[in-house]
Amino acid sequence: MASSRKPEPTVPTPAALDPAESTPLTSSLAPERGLQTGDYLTTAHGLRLPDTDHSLKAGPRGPALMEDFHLREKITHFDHERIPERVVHARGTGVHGVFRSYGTAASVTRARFLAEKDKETPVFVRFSTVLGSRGSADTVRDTRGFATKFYTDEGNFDLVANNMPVFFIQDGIKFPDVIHAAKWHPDREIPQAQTAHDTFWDFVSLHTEATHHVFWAMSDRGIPRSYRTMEGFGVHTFRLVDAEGTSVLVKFHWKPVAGVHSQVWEETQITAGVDPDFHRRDLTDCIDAGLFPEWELGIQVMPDTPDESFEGIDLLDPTKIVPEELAPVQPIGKLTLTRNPDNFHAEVEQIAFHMGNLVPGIEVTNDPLLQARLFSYLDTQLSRLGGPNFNQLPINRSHAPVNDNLRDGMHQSVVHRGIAPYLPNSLSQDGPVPAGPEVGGYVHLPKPVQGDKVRANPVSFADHYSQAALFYASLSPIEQEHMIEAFTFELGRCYEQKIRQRQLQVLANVNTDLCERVAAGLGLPAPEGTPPLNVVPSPVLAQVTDRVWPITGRVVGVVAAPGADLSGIAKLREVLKPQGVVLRVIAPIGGQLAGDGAVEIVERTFQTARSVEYDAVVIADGAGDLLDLQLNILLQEAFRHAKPIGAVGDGERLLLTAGIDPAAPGVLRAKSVDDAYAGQLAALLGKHRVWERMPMLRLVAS
Ligand code: HDD
Repeated sequence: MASSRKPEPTVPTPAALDPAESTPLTSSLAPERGLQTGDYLTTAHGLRLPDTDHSLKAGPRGPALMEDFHLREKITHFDHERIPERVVHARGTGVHGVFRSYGTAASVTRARFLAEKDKETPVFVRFSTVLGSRGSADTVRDTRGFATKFYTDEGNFDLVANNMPVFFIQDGIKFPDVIHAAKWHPDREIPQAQTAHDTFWDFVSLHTEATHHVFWAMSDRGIPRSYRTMEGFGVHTFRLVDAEGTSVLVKFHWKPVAGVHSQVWEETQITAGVDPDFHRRDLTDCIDAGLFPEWELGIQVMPDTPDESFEGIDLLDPTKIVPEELAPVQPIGKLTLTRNPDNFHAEVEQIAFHMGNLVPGIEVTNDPLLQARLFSYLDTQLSRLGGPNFNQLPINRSHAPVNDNLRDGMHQSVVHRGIAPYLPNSLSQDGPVPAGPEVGGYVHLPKPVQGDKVRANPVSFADHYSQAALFYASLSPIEQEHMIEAFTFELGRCYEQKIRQRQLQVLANVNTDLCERVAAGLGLPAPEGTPPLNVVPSPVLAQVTDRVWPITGRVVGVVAAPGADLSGIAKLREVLKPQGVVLRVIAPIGGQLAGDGAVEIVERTFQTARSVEYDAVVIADGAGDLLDLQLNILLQEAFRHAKPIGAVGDGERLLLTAGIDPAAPGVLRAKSVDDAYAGQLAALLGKHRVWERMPMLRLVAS
């Protein structure tokens, strides 16, 4: 009965676009809605219930009666509502969307959802952090998961990716070890969702193959502004095969249309307290408002040579990237996220990804990390989802016809017919028959396999530093500063001096200047190292560049007060709203501001607003004489976090009250708001932050 109700937003929906326009493009769960029918409250087996608030008792003051079937059913079901959280990537959120192929991959794969031009495939995407528990904060420093289930008409294909292109370990047999080290300490279960502790740094300083991933984690990529502003990487090399059986080796990339942007470190920490659901809220608010996030899917294509290497890079080593300058990322389709889940448990918690969910034309390689993943994802669902029939859960169901000979088991919901669930048989009339390649059967490319049984890595896996050095050298100076601060902070939170020293030795083998500066921050001598020579940067890895990005989904806080110039706010909205920007008015008290026939709804007061909600803050004309400590903190934080600041008319006085230099970079002053002013603000937002301000802030701090 309630299934047709609109979801109730927990915060005011951004008013940028009419939510009614956000038409869902896909609906994979529609049939299941029918399971809740009828107008009356019932038990799970359909008995109508007159009362669910009073247990059956021996008199109003008497004990509950054993026979109260409704009490027992209700409490028993509640007692079992939770399922085990994921052993990693427990904290996350997911949304529906659609993938539209450009058809450009037709020359390298026969996977129909990639090869056919303009083909639309429904998807479900789950974003996550790796280390924290299910209720942990979104904005911690961590790798982010970016897992996509494509419901193709040849079966489900899962691209279980991260927002970093490399991994900590080269062989999946070490996965339990790296996770034991990175998660909380087992004696007290602290710290939650952090890498700034002894066991993490103990592990990575002893397993130097982790160095490249550690560098990504300590970079701004470890603290994204939004799920919408993250890249995604399939990490491993995959093999694509065309209709003739010709293969190439590829790496998958998701490129966000909104660009790659991050928070700054202090901001992440404040956000974790103020709004632990920050990324989840940002994503769902944007989708509710019709501001659909988009990514392009791209592939780097390398020849499938016998040594599975390209330009000296071993393609089976998941700690290595192929610089885009050597193999450009070729766009093959676009992902658009269009619909929030109706039910978090049924969809986000119960979705089960698996690296072995492949379709004809996409194959795995011998990357030893990938090989272990092929086992783990299937296996983990058995305890997490309680048995082998999790593929029957609505969110996991294939959109292609399913006709298997798998039978029975816990939570079986199919009433299979026939007496011969095996092949071949001579008894069934309508059972499945094997499918050859001519009807879409998955036939593995017949690659020769040989080798001695050994527990060993190829020699080429031994280089642990050159690509970390490449990554560091590719970053902009501001990103390098952030990384030095991150290393200094994280190692500064370790107790064991020997761990700090050992990690400094690792840094010395990557970059001397970086090592010396981190060592100085820790008050330790910088060890001698052998950093790689002649490092060739890959400029595309830097996220702070001259490029101006779309500003869809950005939020501008406007400080106002009774008597403020509401026409200026209206003008700002007139220019920014069509670009997908949301304005939120902040005023001393709630309600609304009115004047000259205009009305502005106050969405936040000085008590409820925090700077981290906004990508920029503008002080309206008429708000210049406000005196409020919380407001001063909001402005100071926005300034410290390099956000564009606007001061209109007397708004400049408020900047001075808050101790902010009105002449600092990225502070836009004007007598009134006009198109040009709003345009300048949009341009600053498009560059994400006013990084020119950061060196000045550092001088003040020292
Ligand atoms: Fe994993 C979950 C990504 C290595 C074992 N992994 C999981 C998720 C993502 C990744 C995004 C969350 C899926 C979801 O939203 O449900 N994992 C990666 C990437 C890796 C990687 C990009 C390296 C390139 N993982 C990895 C290894 C192993 C696992 C080497 C084990 C040998 N991963 C798991 C798991 C999880 C998982 C235990 C936990 C929940 C789940 O699978 O369904 O099987």
